[in-house]
Amino acid sequence: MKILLIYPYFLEERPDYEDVSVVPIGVYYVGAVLKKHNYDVEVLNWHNINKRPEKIKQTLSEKNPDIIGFSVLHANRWGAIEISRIAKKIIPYVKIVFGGIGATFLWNHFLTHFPEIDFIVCGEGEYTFLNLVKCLEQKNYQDIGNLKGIAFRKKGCVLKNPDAELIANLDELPNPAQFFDYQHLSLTRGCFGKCRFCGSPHFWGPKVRSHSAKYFVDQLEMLYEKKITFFYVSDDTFTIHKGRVIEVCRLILDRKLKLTWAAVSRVDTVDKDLLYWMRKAGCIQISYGVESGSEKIREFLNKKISHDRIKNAFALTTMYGIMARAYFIYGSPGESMSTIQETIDLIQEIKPFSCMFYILDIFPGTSLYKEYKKIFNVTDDIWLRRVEDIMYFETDPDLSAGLISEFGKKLRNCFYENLPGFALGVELADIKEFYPLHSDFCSRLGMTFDHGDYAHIKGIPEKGKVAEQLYRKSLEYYPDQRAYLGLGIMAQKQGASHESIKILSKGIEHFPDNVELNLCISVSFMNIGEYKKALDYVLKFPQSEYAHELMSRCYKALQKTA
Ligand code: B12
Ligand code: SF4
Repeated sequence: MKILLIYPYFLEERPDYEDVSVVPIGVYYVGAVLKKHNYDVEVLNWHNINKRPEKIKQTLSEKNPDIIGFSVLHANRWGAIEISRIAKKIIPYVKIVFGGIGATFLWNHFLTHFPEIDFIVCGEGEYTFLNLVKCLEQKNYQDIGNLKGIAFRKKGCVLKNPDAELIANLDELPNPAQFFDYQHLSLTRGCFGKCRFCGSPHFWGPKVRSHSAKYFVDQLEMLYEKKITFFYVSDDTFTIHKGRVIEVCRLILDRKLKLTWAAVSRVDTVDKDLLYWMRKAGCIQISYGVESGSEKIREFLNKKISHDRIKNAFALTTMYGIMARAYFIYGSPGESMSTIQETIDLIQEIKPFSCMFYILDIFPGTSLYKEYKKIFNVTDDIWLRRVEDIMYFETDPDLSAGLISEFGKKLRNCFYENLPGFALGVELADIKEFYPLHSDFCSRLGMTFDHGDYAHIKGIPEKGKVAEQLYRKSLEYYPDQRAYLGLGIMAQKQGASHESIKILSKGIEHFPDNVELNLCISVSFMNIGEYKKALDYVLKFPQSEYAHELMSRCYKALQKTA
C-alpha cells in the first residue's frame, strides 16, 4: 500500500509566508504511526505546488498511491479538492481521505458536495486513519461502518460514526522524529480556554493531555542529532503544566542540547520561576494571545485575561531576556478608532518586541461560526464559494473594508514607530548567571533590526542606530560573536576599516575559530590594502567557498604589487 500524506496549498498569497509553508505536526504523527506499522508513507509539502501545477500530475503518476490523505485546515481546503480531482482522473481507484481541523468540522459538507472525497477522518487522526488504512488494504469495506471517527458515504447517504476516544497516553505514539525532520513540536493537546474565535476547544476538548517530558526531549534530541537546532513549540498553551515544563527545561540542560526555541502561551500561565528555566534551556521567544487592548472586546472574544496579567507577563518575559511577542485580533464587533487606540495604549505599555495583527476570521468549529450561522440563517453551503474564509467585518454593517484597512495601518504604524524605543529601553534582570544569555538576547534583537525581519520595514525609524546600541549593550554583558560581527560589518559599511578591524580583532580574541569574524576582518584588511594580513585570516578556512574567493582576490592583488 502506497500512502501519500499531502499538505495542500492555500488560495491566497500571505505576507507571512512562513505561516503557511509548514506541514502541521499532526501529519508527522499520523505518518509515524503508519510507518511503525510498516506502511509505505510519504509526506508531500505541497503548500506551493499551485505555482507549478504540471508537477501535480507528474508526481501523482510517478508515485501511483493507493491512498492520499490530505491535511486540511479550513483555508487550504480548495487546494485539497483540486488535487483530489486530478488524482481521481489519473488513478481512478485511489482513495481520498481528508483529515485535520478543517476537515473535521465540515465532514458533511465535504462528503455531500465533493464526490472525489471518499472518507473524512474526524478529530485526532493517528489511530482512526490507521484503522481505515487497514480496512482499505483488506478491502474490508463492511467494517468501515463501525470505525469510530470516520465519516463516509453509503448508498448515496452521508454517514458519520461516533467519535473515536482520545488517546489516553500520548507517549504510546511512536516518536515522529524517528522518521521525519521538522521544527514544530507539540507537548500537549487541548486547551482550557474557550475563546470565541478559536477552533481548538471544540476539536481537542477542554482536557489537556500531555506527553511526558522525556518523550518530548527525546524527540528534540533526535532532531538535534539531525542538526536541527531551532524549534517552535506549537502547543495552544505550552506552559499549562508548570512542573512538566520545568522538567523539560532541566532535561534539555542535563543532556546539554544547545538549541533555541520559541513557544506559545497564555499570559496567565507564566511566572518568574518558569521563565527562568525556559530561558536557561534556550527559549528565545514567547508569543501570547493578547487579542485587544479593549476590555470590552477581550470580553466579547471570551479571552478572560486581565490587563494586569498581560502587563505582568510581558514585563517578566522581557526581564528574563525572552522576546515577548503579542498576537492581536482586530475588526471585532464594536471595533472603532477608540478601541484601536486602547490597543495602541496597551502596546505602548507592554512594549512587545514583535506584534502580529490578524483580522477576526470566522472559522467552522468556533463559537463565532455557530452564532454567525444562526444570526444569518446560513448553512455550511457558504463554503461552496471558492474563498479561503469569511472575515467578521464582512458581516457587520458598522465595519467596512476601508475602515479595517485603516485600523490595520494604524496598529502597524504605531507599533513600528515605537519599536526602537521599546528595544532601547529594555530592562533585563540583574542575574549574573544570565549575563551570557542577556548578551545573546541583545545581539539577536540587534540583528533583527540590522539584517533580520525588521531591516526592510520602512516604518521603523533609525534601525541602524538601534542595532548598534543593542550590539554595544550585548558586549557590556558578555563577549558575543553576533555583536562583534554586527559592529564590525557596520563599521566596514561606513568605510571605517580601522574601527572595523579593531572590533573584529577583539571578537577573534574571544572566538578564534569563528569563520564570519575571520572572513569579515579579512575584507576590512583588503579595504585598506593590507592583503598579506587579509590572507592570514582566510587561509584558516579552506573549506569555505567565500574564503576561496577572498584568497584569490588577495593573491591577485599581491601579484600585482609584487
Ligand atoms: C501551532 C499552530 C500554528 C503554527 C504552526 C502550525 C504547524 N504547521 O504546525 C503556525 C503559527 C505556523 C500556524 C499557522 C496557521 N494557523 Co495555526 N494553529 C496552531 C495550533 C495552535 C496548534 C497546531 C498543532 O500543532 N496541533 C497539534 C497536532 C498534533 O494536531 P494537528 O496538526 O491538528 O493534527 C492532528 C489532527 O488534526 C489530525 N490530522 C491533521 N492532518 C491530518 C491529515 C490526515 C490525512 C489525517 C487522517 C489526520 C490529520 O490528526 C493529527 C494527529 O492527531 C492550532 C490550534 C490547535 N490546537 O490545533 C492552530 C490552528 C490550526 N491554526 C489555525 C490557522 C487559521 C492558521 C493559519 C491558517 C493562520 C494564517 N496565518 O494564515 C496558518 C496555517 C498554516 C499551517 N501550516 O498550519 C486555525 C485553523 C482553523 C481552521 N479551522 O482551519 C487553528 C485551529 C487555530 C484557530 N484559530 O482556531 N498555526
Ligand atoms: S485562543 Fe488560545 S487560549 Fe483561547 S481557546 Fe484557543 S488555544 Fe485556548
